Amino acid sequence: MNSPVKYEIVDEIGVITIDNPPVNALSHAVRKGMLDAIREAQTDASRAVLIHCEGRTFIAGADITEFGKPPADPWLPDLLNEIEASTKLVVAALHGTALGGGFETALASHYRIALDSARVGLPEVKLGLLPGAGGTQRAPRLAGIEAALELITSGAPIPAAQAAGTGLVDEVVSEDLLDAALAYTKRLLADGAEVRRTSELEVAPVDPAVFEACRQAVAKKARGQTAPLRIVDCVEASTLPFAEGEKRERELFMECMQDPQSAGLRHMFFAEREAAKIVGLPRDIELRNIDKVGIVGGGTMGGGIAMSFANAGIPVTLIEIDDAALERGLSIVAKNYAGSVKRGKLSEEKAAACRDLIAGSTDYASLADVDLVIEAVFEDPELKKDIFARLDSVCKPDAILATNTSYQDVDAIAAATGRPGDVLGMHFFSPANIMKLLEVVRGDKTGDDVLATVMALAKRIRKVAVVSGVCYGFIGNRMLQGYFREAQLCLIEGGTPESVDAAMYDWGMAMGPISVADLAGLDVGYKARQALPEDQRDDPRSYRVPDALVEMGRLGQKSGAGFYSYDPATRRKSSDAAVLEVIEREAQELGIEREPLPADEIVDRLIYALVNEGLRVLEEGIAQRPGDIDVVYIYGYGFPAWRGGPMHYADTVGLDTVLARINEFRERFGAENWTPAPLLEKLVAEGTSISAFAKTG
Ligand code: 3H9
Repeated sequence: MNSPVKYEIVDEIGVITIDNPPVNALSHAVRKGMLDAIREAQTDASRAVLIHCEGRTFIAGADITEFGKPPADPWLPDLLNEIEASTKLVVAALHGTALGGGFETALASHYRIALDSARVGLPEVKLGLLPGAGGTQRAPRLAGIEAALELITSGAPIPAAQAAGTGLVDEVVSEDLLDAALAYTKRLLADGAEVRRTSELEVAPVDPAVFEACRQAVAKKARGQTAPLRIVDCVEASTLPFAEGEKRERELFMECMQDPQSAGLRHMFFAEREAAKIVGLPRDIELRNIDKVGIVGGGTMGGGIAMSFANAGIPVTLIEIDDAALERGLSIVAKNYAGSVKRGKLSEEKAAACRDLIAGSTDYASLADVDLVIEAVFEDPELKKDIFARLDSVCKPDAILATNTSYQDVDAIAAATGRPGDVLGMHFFSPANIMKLLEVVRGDKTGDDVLATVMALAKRIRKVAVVSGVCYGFIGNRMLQGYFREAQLCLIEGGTPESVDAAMYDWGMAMGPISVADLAGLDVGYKARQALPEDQRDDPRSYRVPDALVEMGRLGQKSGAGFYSYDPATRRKSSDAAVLEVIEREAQELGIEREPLPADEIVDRLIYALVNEGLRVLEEGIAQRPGDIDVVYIYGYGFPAWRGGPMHYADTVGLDTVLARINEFRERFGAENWTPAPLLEKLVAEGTSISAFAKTG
């Protein structure tokens, strides 16, 4: 087999070239090839060594697909120590994204030159890991402890110029990296530059309080996660002799690798990339051009969607019903951009350029030349159908027509047009300019190229897209029904808004379900229930309390009170005895004897309701694969990424345990809410897992 690493002498420089697409990850073959090359360079006629990569990037890290498999020599830390020990100068030439083990390779080299467009970083924390090949020991020696802590605990890559400013990179060039790197290496030789081993540098001392402050900051920012705290331990150990610090780094790296948190985050890394792929469609399917977009409806949702496109440089025409509504919509967009400028997220110039890309109109004829229209009006099925019939008559042939609905039947909306093959759902999450998730709803007749075009477009506007089939609520909101039902039942059976929220927040959810209900507005569900006949309104125990609150004028955050009371100035929430009275009164009327519920019961009821419905969604083919459901929950519903999403979490617990608990709930609470999904029973009977089912189908 050809090695992905080539070695040749060019003008007295031993050039090691790595060519391992797509991202030059440090697979076993790469490590082996690099070791052979650096050993050869020690005794051949070369005067110095240059490491560089073919393709779009310098090494982007260890090969994550090898994690969890038996280790194969050479191990990366040993390889990098051998590179650093070279008696000839070693220079690394960086382009693209030099990340993780890739950047550690650069740190173990004696000098680093980078293209100005390159970004460097140690993103291991995002995989629940820490840099395990000397990164936690070498970065502080070059950049200082505080800069290293920031780089490694955040995992965020930094531009080459910034890296040069902190000493992590020595030289930045703007073109022809290989030529520039050869010239730089020759200059170092001519100047008599020394072999400069990072491990031999002193760490600049800092006040030990820096470590404690960082521990407190990461415990808050990365709530519940272990890797960021282990990173601080490692960086603190960089003040010891290198060998001791390195030993500590190895121990803690192995500890993180075995932690289920890392398994969850690594699962998410691949699930997110897999979600972009459409089962059964070739990757090279011809896509439609999307150069111009129309949006119908300039409310909060439409405005946020418009911003997502403008931020990616795509012009948008926003349609509203009259001048006043249009004015309102555009001014909200302008206010949002002004806020981003104020918070330092965007420069004034960039904000102005984005604003200029959003034009307004009250005339549907302005949509005649757009390539995609997204309808984002409120959830009225008849209104949506009317709009689609109008779009059908004004839009050019081949334009894609999308509805941003959360619940409505995309097939019925498509049927209002003469071109159902061009119609699909694009379900954005609020605020649409911030939230990463996009559910792309594939109707019965949606064309393959239409679906593929919108999935590719999602990446352009920096969304994480997941394909969903048509059903009430699609993947995310459909699963949420059971989760919210159980939250309300836990409340009336003996919980309080605080105890139910705390159980879920402490487990890792971004927000407790009762606070989420207040944020969304209690009147939304109330109105939906009022529209239904009484016998179709779900379990009355699950909505009597919120309905009573709405009837008291407590609509949630927007009215200053819901399950909690909110300070009008700060929006800070506080508990309210009046709510407890309502809960107790409704419980009494329903004949429920309230008893306090343990937190683990609250968690199991809410999370297993999600898991059970998720398995139905999977079995019905609404979701393409379990990882897609995990992506939906992590990017759209504040599920903790380090638990890997509800499907991965169920596998972690063990499906037999999940089924036993659901059966226990069926005994205690009845089959109506707690019938195990047939797929769950099947997988348990077969002794397999959800992830194994995903691989074999
Ligand atoms: C580490 O280094 C540990 C060490 O400290 C210690 C060891 C002892 N491995 O994202 P994309 C695949 S931990 C294997 O769509 P982009 C990816 O799955 C590692 N595969 O492209 C996808 O495959 P497919 C630290 C990898 O241009 C394809 O490449 N490093 C790896 O949007 C394209 O990926 C990281 O955490 C990998 N390391 O973004 C960096 N990376 O086409 C992780 C990517 O089959 N990677 N693939 O779906 C990234 O952040 C982005 O992939 C990158 C490119 C920015 C590089």
